[in-house]
Amino acid sequence: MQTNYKRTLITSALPYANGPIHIGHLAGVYVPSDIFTRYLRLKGEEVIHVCGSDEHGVPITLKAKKEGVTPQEVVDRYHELNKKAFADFGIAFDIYSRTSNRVHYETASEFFKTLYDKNIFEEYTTEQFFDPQANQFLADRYITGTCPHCGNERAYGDQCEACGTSLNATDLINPKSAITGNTPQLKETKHWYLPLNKDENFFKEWILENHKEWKTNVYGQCKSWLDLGLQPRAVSRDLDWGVPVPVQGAEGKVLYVWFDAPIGYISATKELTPDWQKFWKDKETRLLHFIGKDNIVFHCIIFPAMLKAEGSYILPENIPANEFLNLENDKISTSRNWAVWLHEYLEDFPNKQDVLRYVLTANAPETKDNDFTWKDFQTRNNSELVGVYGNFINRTVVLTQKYFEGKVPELGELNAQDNEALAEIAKLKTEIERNIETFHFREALKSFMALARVGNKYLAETEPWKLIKTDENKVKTILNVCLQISANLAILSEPFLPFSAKKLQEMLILQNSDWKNSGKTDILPVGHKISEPQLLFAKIEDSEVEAQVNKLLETKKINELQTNTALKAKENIQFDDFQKLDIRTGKIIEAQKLPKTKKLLKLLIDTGIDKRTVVSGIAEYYKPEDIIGQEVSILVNLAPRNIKGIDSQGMILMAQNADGELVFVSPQKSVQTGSVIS
Ligand code: B3M
Ligand code: ZN
Repeated sequence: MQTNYKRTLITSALPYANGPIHIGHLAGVYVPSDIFTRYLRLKGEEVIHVCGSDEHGVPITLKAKKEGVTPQEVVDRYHELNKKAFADFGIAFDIYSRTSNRVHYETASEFFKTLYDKNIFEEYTTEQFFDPQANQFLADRYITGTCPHCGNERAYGDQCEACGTSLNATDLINPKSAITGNTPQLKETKHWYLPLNKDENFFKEWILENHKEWKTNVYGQCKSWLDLGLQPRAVSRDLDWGVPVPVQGAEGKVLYVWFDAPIGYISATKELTPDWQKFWKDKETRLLHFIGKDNIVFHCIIFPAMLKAEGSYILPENIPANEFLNLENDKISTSRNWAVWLHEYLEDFPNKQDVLRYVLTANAPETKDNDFTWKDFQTRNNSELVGVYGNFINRTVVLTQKYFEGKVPELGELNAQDNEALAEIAKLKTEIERNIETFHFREALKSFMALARVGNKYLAETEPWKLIKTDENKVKTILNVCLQISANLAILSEPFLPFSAKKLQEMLILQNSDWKNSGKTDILPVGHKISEPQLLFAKIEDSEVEAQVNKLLETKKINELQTNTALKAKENIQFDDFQKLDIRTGKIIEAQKLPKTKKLLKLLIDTGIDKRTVVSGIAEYYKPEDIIGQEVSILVNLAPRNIKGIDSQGMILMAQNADGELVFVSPQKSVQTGSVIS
């Protein structure tokens, strides 16, 4: 682990400029990277944070095709929208650039040319999928199919987002063109390949030996990818939107988006500072990539392989990827408009940036996917931000104004309760620091809120509003202690809650909000004048949250209407054919996962006729323990089939929902097992 660094270069994943930013992006990447960057800046460390729009790649051209506009029009729209939304939300990048600009084209072309001139690339003419009706090759998201590793039926030509595996389009099972839906043909074409296979031993050592400190989810995905063995990766595509391949004989070919996009970090740094090389080439720089889990392999293996091949760059020190955030127990989906869009949140909840930052940090999917609900959003705001933190600050400031004209009173004799409260300041500051530095932002925020709870509890227990009648000196001590805790909260909150931090610092007229000024019990000197109280947070009413939930329910209805365009019916059969089927109601009485498979469960079904074993491909959607007692419809006269060595006697009927998940087809009301379904 690198400890002797002089400066830090932070990159945040470049969001595709084919749609707005949503809370999944924020929770996965941008709130964590912003917390970390703000923290380093507050400590006075040299740090830059670069980001920008990822403006090439098939997601952009698919969107443009769908809207009948040019890719440039798509990226111009979303680049501006996202850049403004990030700024309004307080994500304090040093630069938010874009990969369709000149600096990037020059930088990416030059990078490719350097590797080309060093004979790093291997050139292969291979058969790639081609859609004759669309008259174009099918790269990346232009082609979908079943992932050969995990069975995900909506894998893309370059990657399976379900298991993170990076794919070559020809790996896909049952490939389909995303443009016409046709089964594509194979056609010869030449591309340049990065020989990752040659770096396999390097990565096994660099990651598996030297970076055991990486997050488990990151380390694990790299390990499984390395266990599969690294293959040469095409770094060019037959597309007309992207950085042209800068060599002879490459007409109509552009750089693969995942080759050009990470170079966008470098071009953005070049735009930011003429000193860019000290951030990218000096070994005393710590390079950190903040990303979502679907970008792990590109940032841990492919981009480092490019940097290593070029030879003059440093490699990333850590890649703290987060998992995914779901919304109201459903996957966030741009295509199904199932999201809380940042720009809409900022319109619906003006000046409540910190509330969303707080909730997305408190619920961050740091080690596993997590869920955002509007109810939880309201509860955390009302009971934690308003009820604890805001309440403590407000009472402290109001009472100081009321009893001592807003001046910090003397600190008298301290008892055990006073000392205990004061001792928590330095202790919790250390906890916050340790957790931020190890990318445990949820824990860091908990430690921050623990200090607010200490203040709130101390104030409630000492009851200065009662004591003021009998022991003014004690009240002076109590409010001095509360003001010192408040001043610490004003500084320690800045990485997480920058807007309310600023408001509190103004309320306390805090002269020095440097990080090193926190952790002390005398930040505000006796006699220091503070300003008038203003509420840090306001309650969120049920009606505000209901409006958001209703908006989502509307979206769900529209989705259902749209997805009701079912697959076309099969050929007609005769009634006699149907009568041959014997479908009964049944009940699952046992269930267990089949070893070495991702999709299969072994079930014992009570069919009313007998109890029989059925193997079913539903393991991705159901845990065995959750479906005991589930009523099912079962085809009982299907000839037994041997699946993974087990005689499967029948078939459970399942339907696929809008998200492609399998759901049981069971009787609307409970009926006894063995009832004939006809
Ligand atoms: N545009 C984000 C995504 O996969 C991708 C990140 C690029 S970072 C260089 O949605
Ligand atoms: Zn997969």
